[in-house]
Amino acid sequence: MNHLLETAEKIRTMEIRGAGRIATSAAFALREYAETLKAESMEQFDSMIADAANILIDTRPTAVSLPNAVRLTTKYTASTVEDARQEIINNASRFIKQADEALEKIGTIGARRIHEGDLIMTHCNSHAALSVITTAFEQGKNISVIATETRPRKQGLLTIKHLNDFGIPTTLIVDSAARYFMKYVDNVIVGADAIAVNGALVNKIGTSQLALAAHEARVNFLAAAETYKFSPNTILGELIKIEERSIDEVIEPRELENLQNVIVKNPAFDITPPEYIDLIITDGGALPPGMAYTVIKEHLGWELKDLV
Ligand code: RUB
Repeated sequence: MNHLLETAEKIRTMEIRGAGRIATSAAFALREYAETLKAESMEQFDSMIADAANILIDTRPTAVSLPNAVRLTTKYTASTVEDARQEIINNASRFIKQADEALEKIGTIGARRIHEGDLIMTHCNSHAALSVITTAFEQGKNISVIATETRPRKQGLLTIKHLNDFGIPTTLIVDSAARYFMKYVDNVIVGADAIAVNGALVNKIGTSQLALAAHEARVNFLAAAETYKFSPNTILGELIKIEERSIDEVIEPRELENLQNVIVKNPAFDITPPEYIDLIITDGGALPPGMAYTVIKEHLGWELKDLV
């Protein structure tokens, strides 16, 4: 349980972050937990796995990759502890392998949308979006990138480091400069924490402003999202919960002293409507947002009857 609790804490504090990493680290933690847990009966095993699953799911509310990974990993049909344990181990290994392959497929598919000389704008730090950018660059396309700083946690600094290591010419800008530079941009590419059944994209706060500016400037707006980031529960009409993080990420508490009329808000994600999204690059293909239901049904294998 120790490793699982440690993973949960790292996800909560964002030492492990980004929807993809969150999902695979949860699968790793569940695999290790299943390998070592001691249960006297199937009932005890069921309840220990359910508790572990809830501990992980409760860490961050927005990235749908997390409950999807946990659900895919902890789905077992076996009726003995040993068989169920093995099923979980196999599920987790399969999920981790497929998540890795998905990133590669997204890179290959997405790179076809990137052309020689393109200037790409990205936001936050998305491994899926970076996979598209670095794959295009490694194919010999002469591209450059504008990366937003991404306040308040400055994940843009992780992005510029990653791009720099690949040798990709990169410009760092503050978030509020996005529209100023948009007229020079050929493609905006961002990642996803979740995709709803209507094709709406949930991603790092500020994404929807980029989408709006791209729409106004007639710039392509692409989201890169593994199929396990699509949200089955939105079929039931559930809304994706937007995480509100501590205001300490935005301002030092002492700077607020004596400002009795001021409150601070820190939503971590926002929602980009499907009308502003040209394509979602998934491991199942480059799809228009309107195909979200098909992805949930065919790639995740979940239909209404499994959910209600
Ligand atoms: C990260 C974020 C990323 C998506 C996709 O938010 O919004 O764009 O999670 O990332 P946070 P990836 O830093 O708050 O976790 O493509 O790596 O899964």
